[in-house]
Amino acid sequence: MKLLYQTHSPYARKVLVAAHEMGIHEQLEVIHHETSPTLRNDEVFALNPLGKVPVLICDDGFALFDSNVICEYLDGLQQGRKLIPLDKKARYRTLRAQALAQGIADAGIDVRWEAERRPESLRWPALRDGHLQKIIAACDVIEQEIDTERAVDLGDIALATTLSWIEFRNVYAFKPGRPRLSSWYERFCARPSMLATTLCGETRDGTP
Ligand SMILES: N[C@@H](CCC(=O)N[C@@H](CS)C(=O)NCC(=O)O)C(=O)O
Repeated sequence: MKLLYQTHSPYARKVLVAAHEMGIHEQLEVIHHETSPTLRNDEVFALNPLGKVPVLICDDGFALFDSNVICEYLDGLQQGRKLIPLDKKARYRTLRAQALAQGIADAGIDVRWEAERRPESLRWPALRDGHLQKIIAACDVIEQEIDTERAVDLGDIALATTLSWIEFRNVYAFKPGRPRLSSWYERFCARPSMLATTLCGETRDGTP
């Protein structure tokens, strides 16, 4: 299988960390791509009409996106303990946690557009702050809810990869005032799956 990847994408990293946690990462050929709504990547568009990574090209040539779908697909392939539990209650807790993490990443990208990616004259501080409020509220809920004893699931992977991106891009300092989340995060970042997939690189947008 081939994974179209970006070294600074929280979503792409989520897939790769999940593959490491499943022990199937060696089945993936990771191919780096840069893509942005303002810098079209035709190879990505040919496989995903949304122009986004990650994309997984399955062994039969079928192209899967987005990261949630790819993770579910890989979890279905693997023989070990499932990262998306089969038990209904646990399953929806995991999927909800993943949705919250995805929402933080989405809002973080929106913050970056308003804070640095958009030409300065087109930035709207109130929109940046509105997206930031979502990140703050989500982190507050996670501080209350996080279960530090449970076995690792896809919700944890989504959260850790999102927060490490939030930290990497200096979007928001989520640690102050959130001791439970901070210590969980530090422990998760020491996992081999995280150490093998560190974020790097700059976003490339076209020139206005
Ligand atoms: N919901 C998608 C989001 C993917 C996404 O936004 N990827 C970014 C990289 S971080 C991208 O490819 N952006 C290019 C674009 O928006 O055109 C997923 O979970 O895979």
